[in-house]
Amino acid sequence: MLEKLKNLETAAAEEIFKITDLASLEQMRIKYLGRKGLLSQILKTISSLPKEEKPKIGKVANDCKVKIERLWKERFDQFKETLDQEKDKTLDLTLPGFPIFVGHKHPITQVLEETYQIFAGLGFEIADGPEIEEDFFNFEALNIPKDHPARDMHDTFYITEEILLRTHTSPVQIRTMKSHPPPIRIIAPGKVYRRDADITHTPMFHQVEGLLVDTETSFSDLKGILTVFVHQMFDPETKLRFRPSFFPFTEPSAEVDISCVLCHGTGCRLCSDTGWIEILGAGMVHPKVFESVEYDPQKNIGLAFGMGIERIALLKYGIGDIRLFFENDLRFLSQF
Ligand code: FA5
Repeated sequence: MLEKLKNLETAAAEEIFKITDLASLEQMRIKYLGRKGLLSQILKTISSLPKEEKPKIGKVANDCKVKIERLWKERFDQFKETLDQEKDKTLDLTLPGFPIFVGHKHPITQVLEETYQIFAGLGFEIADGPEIEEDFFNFEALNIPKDHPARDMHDTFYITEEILLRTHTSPVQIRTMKSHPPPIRIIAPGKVYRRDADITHTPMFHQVEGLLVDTETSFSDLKGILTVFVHQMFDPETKLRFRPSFFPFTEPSAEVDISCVLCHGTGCRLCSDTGWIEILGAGMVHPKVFESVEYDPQKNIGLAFGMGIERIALLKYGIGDIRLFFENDLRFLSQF
């Protein structure tokens, strides 16, 4: 038995140094040290030895096992070290890393956020309303009854006869007044939808609505508020022009032009040689609108305005085609 153990140890030691790869090293471990390996087979026969020989043989067998395990571990460590060195050779720490692309806010979001900041400075809070809207809020309550010709200007996407995609943010005026008593000072930003598409119009675009209701306010407040907005959004030298216009929900109504951002009023292709560019609609809240939200038109005065954010962004950044904002081309978007 002792001889068998000695031979096993020698054979294992010789074999182990001939091994050149990890897979063979593992095979060798199973062959000598595995549950059904050579050493286990010898150990199984210890039980049949005479009682007085058992402790001595047992100790030798255990020493043999420890030695083979140690040899195996040393060889394994040698392999591991070589592998680590190989790995280090293929890792070139001087190579530049992969660049991480950091995104940024969409230009429309940037202009929207700048708009919020300007109006926050004037004491306006942000109000919200649904994009899928009822005919009542989008038209009826804004003094646009079913047969009113102003409905034609809106090119509405109808879902049912009474439900539609809102065509402007003005319904938020109605929702806010219906749920809050005066005074009110809000802006309502959001997406709106119209059946409209060319280089200055898209079927979905963003508007920001403004509404101020109090016992005392006037058209000059409207002019003052919009002048502050235009001077902060564009340039303090920008001129404003209030042109009489018509909206069923305001009286009087105006369209507001600014001096051309490109030629500063001398005339160019952008402003069709007029020197002016229209940027928004505005006016004093019509008494019929107050009636529809149960505000007393004798006690309340309101001013309102509504602007297209894409249009503001086109002018601010000198972009020729509104559709670029929605194509998600990074070559365009990364310029902002
Ligand atoms: C309105 O929508 C009124 N609700 C604005 C208003 C509010 C007036 C409160 C008075 C009081 P208008 O249809 O003109 O008005 O649209 C306002 C702005 O939205 C336009 O000046 C334009 O900049 C923008 N706009 C209109 N249609 C489109 C479109 N299809 N694509 C992109 N922008 C558009």
